[in-house]
Amino acid sequence: MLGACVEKPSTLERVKEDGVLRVITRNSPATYFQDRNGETGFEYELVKRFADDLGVKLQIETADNLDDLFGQLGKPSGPVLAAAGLVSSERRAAQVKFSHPYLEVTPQVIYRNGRSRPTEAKGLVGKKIMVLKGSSHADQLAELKKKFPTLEYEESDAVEVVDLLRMVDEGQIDLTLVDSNELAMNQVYFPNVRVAFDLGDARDQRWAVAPGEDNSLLNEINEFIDKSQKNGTLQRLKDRYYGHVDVLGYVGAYTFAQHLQQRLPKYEKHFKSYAKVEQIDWRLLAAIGYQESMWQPEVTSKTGVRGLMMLTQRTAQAMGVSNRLDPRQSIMGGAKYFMLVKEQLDDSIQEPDRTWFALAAYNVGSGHLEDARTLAKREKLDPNKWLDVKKMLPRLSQKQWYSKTKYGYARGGEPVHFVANIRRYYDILTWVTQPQLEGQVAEGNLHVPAVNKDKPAEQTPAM
Ligand code: BLG
Repeated sequence: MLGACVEKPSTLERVKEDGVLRVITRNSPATYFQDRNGETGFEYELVKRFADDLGVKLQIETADNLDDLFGQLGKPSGPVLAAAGLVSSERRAAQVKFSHPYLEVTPQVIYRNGRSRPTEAKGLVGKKIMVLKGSSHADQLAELKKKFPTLEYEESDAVEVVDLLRMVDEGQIDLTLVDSNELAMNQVYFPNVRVAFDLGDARDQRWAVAPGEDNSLLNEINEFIDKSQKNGTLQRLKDRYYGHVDVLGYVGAYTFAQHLQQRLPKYEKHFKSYAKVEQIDWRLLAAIGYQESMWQPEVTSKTGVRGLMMLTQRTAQAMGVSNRLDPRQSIMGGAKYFMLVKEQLDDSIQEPDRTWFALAAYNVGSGHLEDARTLAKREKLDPNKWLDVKKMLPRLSQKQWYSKTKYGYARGGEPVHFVANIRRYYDILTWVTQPQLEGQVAEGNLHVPAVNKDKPAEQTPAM
């Protein structure tokens, strides 16, 4: 009996033998979705790094709702890991094993601006409330109902967090509960959504494995999470996905949401058509337009630069723009000028840095950008890396430095903010226009994101 002496492989060994890490998650902007570069999302990026560390391929599966997710994880032939923004709770601890934490979030009660704002748990009574079925927020409400028996709420398995936020935004429900990271990420889509109050303390998000897992995989996961904490990977992902509100502030975030609905649709067709002519991603062009004028065609800066894309008189002339205040012409000129400065860049500058350099040149001029690259070389920094050159740009406004450059004084701090803001807007616009939402993003009419239950995102079986 040969088989009897062969020990059953551990979960980790099995994953390595198969060469595939099967992960279950949810299809939502905070976890996993498709963007301009393909698959993305906070959970996706973290779990992809883990699969790379193990030297195996990543196979993502998505669950329709949380009950489904836990059900799939428990199946012997199912995925081995759930990475879906889960917080541990007693109820769940009986169903799965949780990893070390990777993100701290606070549950928040969300209401619509202009409606009455509850400030404590008692204030939830008598309101129309909806939360995700099987969520930790549903557990919280069940707990509260013991104290306030007249509290009513609906649990739905037909919606995602973005749907709940939209329902509050549009006034279909009074309140919902979401985690702070979800709001931070989605505030830019929902102009009317506000935090009423934090419901309880901060909690940790963790990955989960099946309860019968022999700890081989769980130990490996924990080591990976600890390492990602120490080497800054987690912080970088948090900044990228949940940092919009930190950068824009809450007011900036919902103002952007307002402008996305009210202003962008008027100019979207121009962004798209001139982006096509110049072969730029239209969302990058729209992001430049937002940074320049907040999509207002008639603005004039203190320095006399004008219009939606803020062209100087010289640039406008060179690009064949006769009226800078005409939004179509301004966008045409801006797109043309962006490509011109991009093509003038040194061939040794590679993407994605090449795009960030081109943006900086758009704002401060190619000559001054070249000066900053020269300063970088002198400091033994890499003149082809945006991270290095952006450190030099502010020096162009200090005499001790600009006096030794070819083009002299420039307001070098401005392009640094300019590029950072545009990258932020570009990311946000990318989320709003993900391919998976294409059917819902009607031409000339941008919608806030929703997860289409009937038509799930196409999955790549194994990468
Ligand atoms: C840019 C020009 C560049 C020019 C630089 O200024 O304008 N870009 C465009 O017209 C698109 O061509 O480079 S140069 O020709 O090589 O010198 C430098 O002069 C515009 C910038 C200036 C900036 N916005 C586009 O980003 C601006 O308006 N700054 C003032 C802000 S405030 O009023 O002081 O707040």
